[in-house]
Amino acid sequence: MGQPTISIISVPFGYGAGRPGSEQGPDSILKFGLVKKLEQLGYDVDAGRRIQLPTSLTPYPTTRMKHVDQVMAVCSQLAREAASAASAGSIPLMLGGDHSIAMGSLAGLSRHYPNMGVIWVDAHSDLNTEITSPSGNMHGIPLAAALGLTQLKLTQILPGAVQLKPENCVIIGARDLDRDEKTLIRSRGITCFTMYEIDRLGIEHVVQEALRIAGTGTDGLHVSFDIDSVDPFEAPGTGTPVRGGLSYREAHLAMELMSESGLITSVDMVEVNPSLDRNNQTSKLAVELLGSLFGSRIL
Ligand code: Z70
Ligand code: MN
Ligand code: MN
Ligand code: MN
Repeated sequence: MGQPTISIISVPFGYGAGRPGSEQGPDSILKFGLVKKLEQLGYDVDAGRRIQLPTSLTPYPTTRMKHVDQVMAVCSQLAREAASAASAGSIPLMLGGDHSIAMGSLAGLSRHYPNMGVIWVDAHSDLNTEITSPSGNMHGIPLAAALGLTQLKLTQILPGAVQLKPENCVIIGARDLDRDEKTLIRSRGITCFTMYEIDRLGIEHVVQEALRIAGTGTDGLHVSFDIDSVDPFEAPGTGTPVRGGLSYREAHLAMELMSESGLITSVDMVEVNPSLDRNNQTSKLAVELLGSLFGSRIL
């Protein structure tokens, strides 16, 4: 059996973040050779899917959150594309865009994989709600939304979407958590490997545990990779850089281990912001890391 097809879905949308620029992420990642890299690894690549912000928007109930209508419109479209790509048997690869788009990914994918696991690689936990969000930025809530903890429900994005179970969800790389997010992680029993655990246990142990927890008893395994998980020294081109992140080598090893597991069925690569980048270092890193996740090896 040959390699599966990878369906790249570009989501040039950045209104969920606190500052502009992440909408340029998909084009920049593609410009630095993602398709060629994946083809060299033996995949058939379909890179033609692109989500656009529709001109007419359905108004959603107004909350303190910013650009809810736009986020919901983009996520609804993305959910349909992700669901159709997964149903066709390919691996959906979503290029953000800010992390609010993960609500679209998860709404769509959960229809195909109703008992999905998720590995959330991020400096943040994205577990705020409309009530607890300190910023009003929608990219701070997608994991809470996927778990059914927000007023906004995945089924409003796509009918038939299924909530994620907290026991099938693992966060890796956290180092900037809001108070109510910490409370939620404890009360809901969400596994969260912060930088403290990564330093103490090592990234290999942490990723193997994550694969066991999110990959056991689940029917699909989604990796939602926020590039701000990586240390700003390596990934400066992102809206909310936080010191003390994954090293270049830890990030690659994490991807290689997830690749070797053979369990990964879909991926988000989000929060690459070319307007804040240095010599396109962050876009190039995103391409490299996706290479490792899809089977590129040193030897
Ligand atoms: C903060 C909030 C966040 C990404 C920043 C930050 C959230 N917890 N997410 N950058 N990717 O505003 O909710
Ligand atoms: Mn995030
Ligand atoms: Mn983040
Ligand atoms: Mn499990």
